[in-house]
Amino acid sequence: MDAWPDVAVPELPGRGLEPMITDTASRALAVAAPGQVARLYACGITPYDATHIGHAATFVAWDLLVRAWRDAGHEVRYVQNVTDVDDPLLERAARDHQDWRELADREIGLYRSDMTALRVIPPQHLIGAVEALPLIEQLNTRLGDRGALYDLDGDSYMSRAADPWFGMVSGLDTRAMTELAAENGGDPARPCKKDPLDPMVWLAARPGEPSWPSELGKGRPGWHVECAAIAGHYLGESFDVQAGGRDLIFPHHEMTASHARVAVGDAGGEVFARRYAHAGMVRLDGEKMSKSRGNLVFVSRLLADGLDPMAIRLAILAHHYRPDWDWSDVMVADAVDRLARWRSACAQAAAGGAAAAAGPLAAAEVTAAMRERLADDLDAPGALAAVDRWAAAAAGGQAAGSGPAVRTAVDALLGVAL
Ligand code: 5CA
Ligand code: ZN
Repeated sequence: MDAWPDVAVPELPGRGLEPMITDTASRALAVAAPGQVARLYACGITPYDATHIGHAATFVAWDLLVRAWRDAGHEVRYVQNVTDVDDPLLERAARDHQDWRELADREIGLYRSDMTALRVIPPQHLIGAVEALPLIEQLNTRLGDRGALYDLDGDSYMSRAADPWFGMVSGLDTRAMTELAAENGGDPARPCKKDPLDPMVWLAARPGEPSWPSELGKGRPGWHVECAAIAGHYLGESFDVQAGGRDLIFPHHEMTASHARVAVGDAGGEVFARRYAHAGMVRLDGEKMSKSRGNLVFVSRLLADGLDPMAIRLAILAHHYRPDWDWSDVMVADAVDRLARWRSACAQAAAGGAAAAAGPLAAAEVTAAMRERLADDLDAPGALAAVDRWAAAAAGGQAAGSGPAVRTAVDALLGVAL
């Protein structure tokens, strides 16, 4: 499916540092992409409630990574999926007496316009589960050929015992995995499974639900095979980073990697993502923002209320991507205030003066400080602090001439248009 329009990213003088990110699997800070081509798979939306600020924060985090990679001289290949057929989407469509395709199309449309407003760089491939059905079928065939699938009343499961590396992403024990599976779309309590954690790869057709023919019978895909198939097809057997909110660590990212390994017959745990990046959850009043809780703040609502999209972006960037954080009115007011300060600093430092060329307030120094912070696990708050220091000096008339170059650096590295 179409992504959204590309975002122009200015080239900065010099080169950014090699971005490091915290890898969930090894629990260590690691170079995000060791080769020249940086390959990213970000798990995308399930389109039944338009972009809320939690989604936006997660996709802005990966946007920072894409920008840091480009600035460091990498060519970036970026793929994202859209889970356009799955239980929550079908349940919402049924509840609202709506066609599930119309619901998905409408929400995908909103997502595109929200990402555009927030100046998020689009992936080269935005792939829906429905359009990926042939890829999913191929993956399921490979899993079957490895003897890893079994049937339970028409539904097909992969046996996790087929994967000696199962657990390497989350590092959790069986009990914790079982609890998380029950919370996040799994069915560990279903009787007669060979193992409670076995993931479903194909659901037999249910009355009133969409279904497609396949070697495993008429039905629809499980969730994890969707991402395993799309990532494998567009990025290859192994790639640099799989990214998502931390709610995807288990079961989703554990299972996608496991499917990929079993399909390839990987004996060394080398297949699929080399790194796993996870963003914290955005909360409202201390509770995770989620469709099921209904405590959502929509990007489209904020925009319709007249909030500057760059203030939304700054509100997100004021938080490091990894810990959970709370959306609040005070924080929005702070972001609006910061945006105004930065814009007026740019105007004040528009022309003239020696500070443009040298010294701690020169554009080159501010850019270097931002680069250094962003390369260190996407430390956006640290990058914002560097610009804040410059803006305070510029307001005092001490950074004359540096405005245009700082504006360009903020655009390229933070995606904020001043
Ligand atoms: N379609 C699947 C991934 S394949 C999915 O999780 N869809 S989603 O719409 O529920 O979430 C899209 C992305 O936003 C995922 O990376 C998810 O982890 C992230 N996300 C969801 N809720 C929040 C939240 N409250 N805060 C931060 N990120 C969130
Ligand atoms: Zn996914």
